[in-house]
Amino acid sequence: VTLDGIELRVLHIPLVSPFTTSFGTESVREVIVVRALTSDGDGWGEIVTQEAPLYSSEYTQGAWDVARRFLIPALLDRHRLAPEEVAGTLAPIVGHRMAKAGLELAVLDASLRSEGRSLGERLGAVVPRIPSGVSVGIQRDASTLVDTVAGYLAEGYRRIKIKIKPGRDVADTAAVRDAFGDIPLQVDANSAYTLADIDTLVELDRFDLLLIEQPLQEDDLVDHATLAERLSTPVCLDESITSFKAAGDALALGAASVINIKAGRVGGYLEAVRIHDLCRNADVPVWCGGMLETGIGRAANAALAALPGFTLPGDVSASNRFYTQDIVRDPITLVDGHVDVPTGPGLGIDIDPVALDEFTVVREEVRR
Ligand code: OSB
Ligand code: MG
Repeated sequence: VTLDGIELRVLHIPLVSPFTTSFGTESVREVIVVRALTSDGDGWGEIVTQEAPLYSSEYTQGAWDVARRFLIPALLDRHRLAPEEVAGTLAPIVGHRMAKAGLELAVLDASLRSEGRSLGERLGAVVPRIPSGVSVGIQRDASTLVDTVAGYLAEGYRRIKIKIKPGRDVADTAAVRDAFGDIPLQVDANSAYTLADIDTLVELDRFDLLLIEQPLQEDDLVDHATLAERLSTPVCLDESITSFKAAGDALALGAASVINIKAGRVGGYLEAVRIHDLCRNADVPVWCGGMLETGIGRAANAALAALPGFTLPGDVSASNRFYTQDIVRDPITLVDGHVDVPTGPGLGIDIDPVALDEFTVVREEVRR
């Protein structure tokens, strides 16, 4: 595409209910929406950073600054640019993968729209719809958790993931297992433990979980390998998998037997596909993680999760899991526990300009 400019917006979108993890509670989703302005039309992307650097080192104001001062100027310098050239163009700038991913997605959307091709087709989707899992935050107590999970099961979600942290792990997991029996269930610690907690983590083995997600810190690959030796529950990495290289290293070390793929965390949907291919060749199951995406990123995640190596249900839930009002015209819904892979050109979404403006708190346009 011929890139004439990029518009960035910070949005504040209220959540239907507060979302609590081991690292904090959010009641408003702060997110950056990217619009690529090209001679062939607009393309949309989303930078999935959160307000504070608690999940990863990236955060909204940091992403905004690096995008505005370094990433966007580098892209605009190229002027004519294919989506496949975005990552290489931005490679000299270290890190900031979520910011890079959001920009790449906007260019990819513009380019695919101009070709009349869908993102699913471009990435290699093989199914028209995908089973939907839901990520359930830490609740006030175990009985509230059971009620919350009951609601999601009644809606049809095919897999439950509960957030855990020290002091809210074994009893919460036991409560959900006892209440619902043999449902597909997994837990996510968001790095809240160390190897000193190994006895608690071993206790989780009795619940026959699909996996335990990111028990230890981001750079604890060797400790994760040590832990994996001691657990019968498969260890899945999220935070640690920051790139194709990190994924290969984690597998080589035995630090993970399952990988959560999030395009933002690894620098883009194209890098995400490379990790998928690596894992598929190694017979390692992957699933699509989420970052409370708006309709933009949610559509892209549905396309990614339709690749053949995504053999576990992902955190690709319906828009109404998090939002009463999305910024796209027909947000993703749950039908029979599945979500449809969009088929329209690009992301296959139609931005709702009124909702977009309603949630926008800052807007800036950078032109060449
Ligand atoms: O660890 O998977 C995570 C949300 C924000 C940051 C990290 C995580 C999450 C989730 C929610 O679990 C996933 C979703 O978007 O549904
Ligand atoms: Mg996670």
